[in-house]
Amino acid sequence: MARYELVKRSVALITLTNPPVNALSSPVRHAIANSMERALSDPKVRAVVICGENGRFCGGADIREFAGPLRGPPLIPVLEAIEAGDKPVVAAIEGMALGGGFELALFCHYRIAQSKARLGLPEVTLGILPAAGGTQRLPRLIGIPAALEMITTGRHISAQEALKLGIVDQVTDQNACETALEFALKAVGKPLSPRRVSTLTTPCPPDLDALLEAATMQVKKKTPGVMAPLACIQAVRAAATMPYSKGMKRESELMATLFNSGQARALQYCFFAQRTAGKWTLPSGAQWNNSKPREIRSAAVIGLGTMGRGIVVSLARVGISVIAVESEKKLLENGRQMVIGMLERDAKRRGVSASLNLLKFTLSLQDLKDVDLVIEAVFEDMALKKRVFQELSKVCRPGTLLCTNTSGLDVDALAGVTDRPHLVAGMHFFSPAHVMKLLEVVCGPRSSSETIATAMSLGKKMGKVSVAVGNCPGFVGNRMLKPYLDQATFLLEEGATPEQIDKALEDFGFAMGVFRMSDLAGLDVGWRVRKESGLTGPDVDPKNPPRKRQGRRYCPIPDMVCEQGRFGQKTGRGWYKYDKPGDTNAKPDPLIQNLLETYRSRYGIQPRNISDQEIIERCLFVLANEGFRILEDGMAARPEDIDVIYLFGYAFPRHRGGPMFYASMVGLERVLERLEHYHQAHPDVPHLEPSALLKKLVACGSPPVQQWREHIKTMRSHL
Ligand code: 3H9
Repeated sequence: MARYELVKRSVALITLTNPPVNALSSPVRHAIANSMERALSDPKVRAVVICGENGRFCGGADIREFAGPLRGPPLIPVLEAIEAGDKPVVAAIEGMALGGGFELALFCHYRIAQSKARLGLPEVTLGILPAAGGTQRLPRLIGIPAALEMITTGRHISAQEALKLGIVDQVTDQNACETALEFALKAVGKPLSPRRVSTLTTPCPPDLDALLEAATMQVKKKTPGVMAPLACIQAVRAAATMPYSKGMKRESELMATLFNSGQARALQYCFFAQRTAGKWTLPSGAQWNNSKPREIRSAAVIGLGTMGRGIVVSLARVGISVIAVESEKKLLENGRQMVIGMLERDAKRRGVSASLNLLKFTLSLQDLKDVDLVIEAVFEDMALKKRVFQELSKVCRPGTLLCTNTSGLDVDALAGVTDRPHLVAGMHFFSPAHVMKLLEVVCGPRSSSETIATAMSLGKKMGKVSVAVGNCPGFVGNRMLKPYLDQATFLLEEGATPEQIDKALEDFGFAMGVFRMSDLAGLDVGWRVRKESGLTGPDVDPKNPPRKRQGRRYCPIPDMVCEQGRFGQKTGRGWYKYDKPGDTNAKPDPLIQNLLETYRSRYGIQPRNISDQEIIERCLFVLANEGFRILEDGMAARPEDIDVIYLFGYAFPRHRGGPMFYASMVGLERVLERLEHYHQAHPDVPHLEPSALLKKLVACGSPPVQQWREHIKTMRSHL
């Protein structure tokens, strides 16, 4: 777990050897303690260098150990022995020094960083704080404002920034370990006291209170209800106002309040869920680690609407040449200008030059004959998409992969009109596609493992969090969204207001409630889909009861809102009113109040007081219930995949872990009981009927979310 060598006859080189990120697991802490003891007691050793194997210094504490009781030596005494020693210790930072890894470096007397290394204290993103002295040592080294920013955001910084801030002593383009060995020899004999960060006085700004207050306001605004950033601020205050030893005590007290919190569990679950989600499997046995993706050098995007433009930008900025296709000259020209503008702004922000030379714009599908992959992003209309796929099948060379950016149509039906169904898959981007991190890769029953491997790997290359899902209406994300939106409108019928529902969801942690979000997205899209599927509009049988469709409860209020030309922010009116079209400041609208009151009295609905708890339960338990059905149907491989989809595609609050994790935290038994209760009250809402999988899990004693997969195994898989 750590290799000990004597090099240059007088330097002890301690190499952490715990792949893949040299996390500070119990055996590693043990090995560091033993190695330091050996180095300090060996008279031949005059200096020590600590580095990590495989070009990675250290990724911090072993997060997997957080779930169990502490085993092995605690980290802080191990690190204190490094600082207290009478021989200079140099950290040779290659790759990354994060969390406890960064703290380890802060206990060393000197730090040398390779120029590509990244450093940071990301603990806050895991719901905890840097509790191996990070909150007390970093402010002493670089001052309160810079330390506060790094600790409360968890931002990783470059080696160059670390040098500028005074965190590292030298940055090298060479091997950091070699440089550190030379450096260590030169440090021998120099006084160590000024190099011990614990002895430094924190430079305290005169406006400390105002600074901390401003930071508090900022984190409350950015991450309302999240505990860890606030605890970080309190710990940094201790660094400014208390002696080191007392500050360390305060840090440890604050850590104790966070460590076992539900938020920390949720955020750590998210960390692993995000990494698990990339590990896809198909029923054939093909999976992420036995299927080879194709290399994609050239791609085409068909349709330059909002989605198509974002997809072109996502491809071009990772160096893939793109042919963008539109059906009319005017649309093509408009799309070209938008894409170029987006790429130029994006490049400016990232400080690189825009890759405009990779782009080609055309009106002709014939130009696509040699591309490696096509992503169709035309209007959401099956007949149109089928025509495009038939055409592509004729035009593209036989090996070209054909993908569709549909948000819910049948991918296999599209595959069926081509000459290569095995090379067809869905790539469902989220709007705006160059910003949103989620990509649902839709595996049709005929999609080959190579096709899925390629779509997943292309997603990763574009910086997306890619999740493989099965081919069912709405796939995973949008399939779950429908019952959630339905509950919100049913609650309106029963007496709630859009403001009340939004506030309950925002207090829960969503950045925007469902109605504010719908206003932002545009209400006309859903209205068109409902009209096309015969739920509203002239196709509805006049004998049909207005609040029922196919025997199920239906709420026509969203249709009524659209009939008034209220399409959301873009028209300046939606569920809320805005000062002008395009404005974002949502204000309650008395006209909507009126509409709701008239509606209720027309249908004889007596409005009742609805509690926030009912809003949360009905909206979120129904969301999870559909998630259970998706798992039952084999359309998602695991609950983690569903949670990742909701975290990255629908802004589910990360400190709640995602809908499935949230359900497990509430307790499956309680979720089942509440769903049964609400279903009894609303028997015409089938989505409220508890799913078979939920019942099965409760019958098995409500195992933790990580074990659900074993219970799902016996069910049918489309993945
Ligand atoms: C801490 O340090 C607390 C202390 O302040 C105080 C203690 C008293 N532990 O991300 P990747 C796994 S809290 C365990 O795909 P990359 C990861 O799950 C910690 N496992 O690679 C994955 O496993 P698998 C503060 C870890 O190259 C594999 O390594 N540190 C840890 O894209 C590869 O990971 C952090 O928050 C860990 N610490 O990115 C840093 N880190 O192959 C967390 C990774 O089975 N880590 N794994 O799926 C990261 O941000 C990224 O992993 C890193 C590498 C940037 C290091």
